[in-house]
Amino acid sequence: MPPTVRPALALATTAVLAVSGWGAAPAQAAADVSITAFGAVAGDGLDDLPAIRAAVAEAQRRGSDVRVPAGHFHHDGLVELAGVVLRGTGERSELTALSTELQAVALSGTGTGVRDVRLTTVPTTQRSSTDVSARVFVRPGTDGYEVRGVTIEGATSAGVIAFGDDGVIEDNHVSGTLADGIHITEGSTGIRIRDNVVRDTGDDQIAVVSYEKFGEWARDIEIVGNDVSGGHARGITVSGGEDVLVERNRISRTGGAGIFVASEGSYRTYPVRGLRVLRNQISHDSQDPALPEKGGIRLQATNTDPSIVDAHFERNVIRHSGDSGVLVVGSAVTEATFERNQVVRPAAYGIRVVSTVAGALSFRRNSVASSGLAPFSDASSADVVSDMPNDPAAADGGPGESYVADRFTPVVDGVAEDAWQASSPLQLSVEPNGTTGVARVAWDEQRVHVLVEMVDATPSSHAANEHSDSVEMWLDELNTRNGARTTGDSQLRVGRDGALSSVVQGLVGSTDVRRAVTETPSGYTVEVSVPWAELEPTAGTVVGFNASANDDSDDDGQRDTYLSWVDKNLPYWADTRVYGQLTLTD
Ligand SMILES: [Ca+2]
Ligand SMILES: [Ca+2]
Ligand SMILES: [Ca+2]
Ligand SMILES: [Ca+2]
Repeated sequence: MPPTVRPALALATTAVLAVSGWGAAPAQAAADVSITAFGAVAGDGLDDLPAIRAAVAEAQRRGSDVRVPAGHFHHDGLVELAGVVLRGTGERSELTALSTELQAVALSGTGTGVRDVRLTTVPTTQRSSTDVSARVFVRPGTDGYEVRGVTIEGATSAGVIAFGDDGVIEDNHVSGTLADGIHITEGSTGIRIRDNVVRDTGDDQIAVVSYEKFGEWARDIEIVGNDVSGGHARGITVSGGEDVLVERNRISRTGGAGIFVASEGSYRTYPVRGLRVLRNQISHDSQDPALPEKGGIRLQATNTDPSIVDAHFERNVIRHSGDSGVLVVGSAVTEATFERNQVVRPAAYGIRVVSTVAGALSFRRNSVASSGLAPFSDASSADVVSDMPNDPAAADGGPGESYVADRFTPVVDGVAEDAWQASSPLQLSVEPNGTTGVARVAWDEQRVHVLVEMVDATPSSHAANEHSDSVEMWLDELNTRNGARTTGDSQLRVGRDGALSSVVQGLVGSTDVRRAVTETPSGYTVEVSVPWAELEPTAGTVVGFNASANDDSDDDGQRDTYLSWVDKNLPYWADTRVYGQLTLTD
């Protein structure tokens, strides 16, 4: 097929070179190499990967682009692009991945790109977490890349997962992925994510995540002018990163937070430093009652200390949040300013700072209209400056009450003997569907015992982990309040069917767990006992603890709500500092 539109494409390429920092381009590019010249056949449903690979090799030799003409092609395995641009004619140039595991168009090297193609996949519902099962995978070390004008429909993991530097991800349409829409990670530097449309993703819609395990932060990231809607989790996430701009994005109908800013204890991500969040439009965030990480704009300081510094939020508009418009949680230092933001009709607070928050926060000239609870609530002892009246009525647990775990050794039979009454009742939250529960803790020299009496009228036990009816115990034996879990910290989940699971790898298999579950007229009762791992307990010892529970109320194998003793907004799953305190008594 002749390269009839060469001049326009050459112009566009020049623009890309200017922003992505590529080196000198040839004044006149060699003619594109079409995949059909190497044997790719459109519309026959058969694998074209050998032809694509041959065309890529030829384009690499010539220094030209690879062309995908209009037509429906297939690839059974990874399409590896190193130093070449794969270019189609738009949505009519379709590439379908036949493998759900080796699904990616993978970019590496320098000056690599994928443009103006439609990437589809065979149907899959089983999410994978591998990079090669993303639909576009920018490999570590890639330098100067573009993903532009690409339509991505479905992916086993993310739509785009990108390592590497100096990238442009622009004008793409990403939908129906099982993991994030667009995910930037490792020490990615100089990435422009602009004017993308993201719909109905299985996880976050656009995320920048800097894991400590990679040893470096994402830096110099722009997320501007994107339109994201229908994400299962958060709209836009910045979990560890430096010099990040989030501006003029439209975010709507998210299961969790609209914009989520964190150093996450559960995933061990770096701090956020140098963040500007400006003029974004957020509506109908926090729609999924089963998801804990909510809020129109949520700040969650739960790993490094400080977690969030030099963060500025200005002129954002947050409408119809399913939770609070601005929600600040966690217990590591947060330093942030909020100016001229508008919150309209949040279900809970306009702006809420929970009791455990530390650091310095400034709120000026923000407005809140028609909040379900108070316009402004600060229950913390952080250095908070605000020009709105404070209504700290929110009961976050917090100091003031004392709770005891009494000494006795129960029979682990799922029946609450009278001796349990000497331990404080720890009231779990009461959910709108009526599900609730009460936990109690007891101890002896060898073991810690937990009783949870659940009110849950909808038995469901056929899914894994938190998606079945289940109770959870979170324990900080040494009460080190480290934030991220460390020595002496554990978590254990007991299903209504007695199944054991844990977010801490190895705990279930390596620990002598005794448990019994009985059905009751209104729900079920769990009695569980585990050996102390670190503590040599005596009367008067204080331990950190939380009890939580999960409810699948329509028996579809997906959690519908969750309950907790400490306030549900406190990120107990990521931060041991928000646990309650139990005194062991004799
Ligand atoms: Ca074919
Ligand atoms: Ca018992
Ligand atoms: Ca249930
Ligand atoms: Ca369900």
